[in-house]
Amino acid sequence: MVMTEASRKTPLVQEASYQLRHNKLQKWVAEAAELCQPDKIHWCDGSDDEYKRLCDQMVESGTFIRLSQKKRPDSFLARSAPSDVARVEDRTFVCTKEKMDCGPNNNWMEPETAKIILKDFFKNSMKGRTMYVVPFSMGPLGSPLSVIGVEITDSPYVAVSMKHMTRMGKPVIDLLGEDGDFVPCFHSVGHPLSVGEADEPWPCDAEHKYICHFPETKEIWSYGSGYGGNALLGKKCLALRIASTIGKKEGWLAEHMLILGVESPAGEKTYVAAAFPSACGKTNFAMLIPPKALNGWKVTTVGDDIAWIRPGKDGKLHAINPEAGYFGVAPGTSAKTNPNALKSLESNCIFTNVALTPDGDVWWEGLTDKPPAELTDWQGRKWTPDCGRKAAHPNSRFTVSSTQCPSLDPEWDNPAGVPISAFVFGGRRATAIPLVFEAFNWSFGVYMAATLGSETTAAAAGKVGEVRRDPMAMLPFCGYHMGDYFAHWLHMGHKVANPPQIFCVNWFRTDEDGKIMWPGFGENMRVLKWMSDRVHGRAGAVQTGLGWMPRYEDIDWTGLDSLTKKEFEELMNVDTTMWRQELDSHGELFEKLKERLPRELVLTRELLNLGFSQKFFDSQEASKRVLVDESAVH
Ligand code: TSX
Ligand code: MN
Repeated sequence: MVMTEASRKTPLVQEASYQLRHNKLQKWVAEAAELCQPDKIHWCDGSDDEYKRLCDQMVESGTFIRLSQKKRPDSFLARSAPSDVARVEDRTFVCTKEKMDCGPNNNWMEPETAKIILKDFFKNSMKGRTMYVVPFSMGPLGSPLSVIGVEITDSPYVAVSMKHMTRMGKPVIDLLGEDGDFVPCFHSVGHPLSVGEADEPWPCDAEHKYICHFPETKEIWSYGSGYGGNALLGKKCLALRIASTIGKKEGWLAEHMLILGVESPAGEKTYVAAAFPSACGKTNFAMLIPPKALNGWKVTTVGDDIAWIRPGKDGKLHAINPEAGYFGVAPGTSAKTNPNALKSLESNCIFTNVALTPDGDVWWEGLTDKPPAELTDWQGRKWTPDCGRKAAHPNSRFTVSSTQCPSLDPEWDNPAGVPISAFVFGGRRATAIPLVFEAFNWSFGVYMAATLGSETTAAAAGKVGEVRRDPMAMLPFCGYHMGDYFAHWLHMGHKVANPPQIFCVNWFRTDEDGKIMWPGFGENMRVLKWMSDRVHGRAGAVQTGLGWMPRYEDIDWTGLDSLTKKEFEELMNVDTTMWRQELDSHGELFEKLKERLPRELVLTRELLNLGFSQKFFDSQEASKRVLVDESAVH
């Protein structure tokens, strides 16, 4: 039987440790409660005490497994429903009045239609559950660059995750005052009638999932999933899809970028923002530890996933990390690949869909060379190394506050952001793309970013090794037409006096035997050092068909003897035949966006085409041209 609003026998209990003064917010919560019929409403204050209570409740209900207090203090393991393990791109919608405005890069629904459909799913969806009201700030509290959101959710897992990932609770309510602006984020894991008992450890709606964005009214409605980006609505939904549309209108950028600081031995600080498609090691790069031989060089972490970037009075672009935590992929994270991440995870951490060890600790593929003899896998089944299954889900995650990261940059919380000197774009490419090059200018850089591609790995669906275009690594996250987005990027660089220099990298180039040639990880510091020296006019480069490239002697090789000059040149080689194919493939991407594609990009492609077909740019010839006076280097 479907119960109606009138059938509620007792008045709805509201728990709040603070005064409710914001009429519009209260009205919205009341309407949501009327529709969803929760047993009670809990207004989150974000306190440590509240966090503890909610975690205890989830241990009680079976949603959380408490990990060993000795091995992994104050940490928990959650196991999701096997059908609810990742973002659902085919169920993600941008609801604009005009279909054209969301672009071919988004699924579209008409806003009113979407709301009618979703209201039906939300109706009575919280029966037997608590409705949590989660006020949060994306960006430092009170920063003029920040955006406040309020998430209504029936998932306590979401409520506690938001404490790690955002500035959450009473301070946000105080900031909102009586009439402050907020983005309403409406979330339910799904109707208890569809998911069975109301006290499932991980309720969700296996058949109906909708992640809907309303950029024109700045709202998010998400139904049916409790996992990651589908449910923690501050992250991909607000900080990327909604924020990108706000940024387009207001003159700033919301990007899928890490932000790191490069510190020279002299203490000079250079901030870099970098975009990589998934499975390229973004979090590892954000937390990189340089090789010992590069004495005195240091990398600090501002953020690992999202950057909000806008012009400052100094003519530079400034970036903030709107998040306050890391929601990182666990598999592949180890003391070798990312010691800073491992240290961040020692305590106070939520793990989702990783394996459990017999002594109450966690494990995932890649954590250790040798797996433990016996585990409980991510679905709670007995696991042994020879059982033929993965112990952790490939998209299993850790959720942790960024303050636990040893490499955290002292400016990470600065409301004014950090000045960005370089943008880096990289993909996983076995061929064609050199280890590193610097774009000639802003337009060429935007072209390279817009045509960014990455090869699919076993973790993703589809054919392994196929190049997928993922412009600025934003394909799943740009909330409007990708052609308009390119135009916005071009505009942003042209309007500031001192735009960042744009670099492209590829850590994944292979030799003829298919072996990855570049050692990667900490050794990427050598590339970062060259970039930072370029930014400060200290490093040499030669002009090639693609842009400025380091010669062997332009890179600091101190302490690395495994890579010969010949191998370096192989890593840097620009193959004309391959680049003609590459440009054809760029043409296919441009064809899909043609109704809104800026002419500047079409012309840039023409220029590159001419260069490669007429061999204007021959890297041998070009190697005679050096941008920086030799005497100025070192
Ligand atoms: O994160 C990676 N980075 C960036 C690090 C700062 N990964 C992991 C990608 C999967 C998420 C890399 N993998 C990188 C890299 O630079 N490079 C590679 C390829 C590679 C893999 C293994 C080795 C070397 C390179 N070496 C050994 O296994 C010994
Ligand atoms: Mn991401």
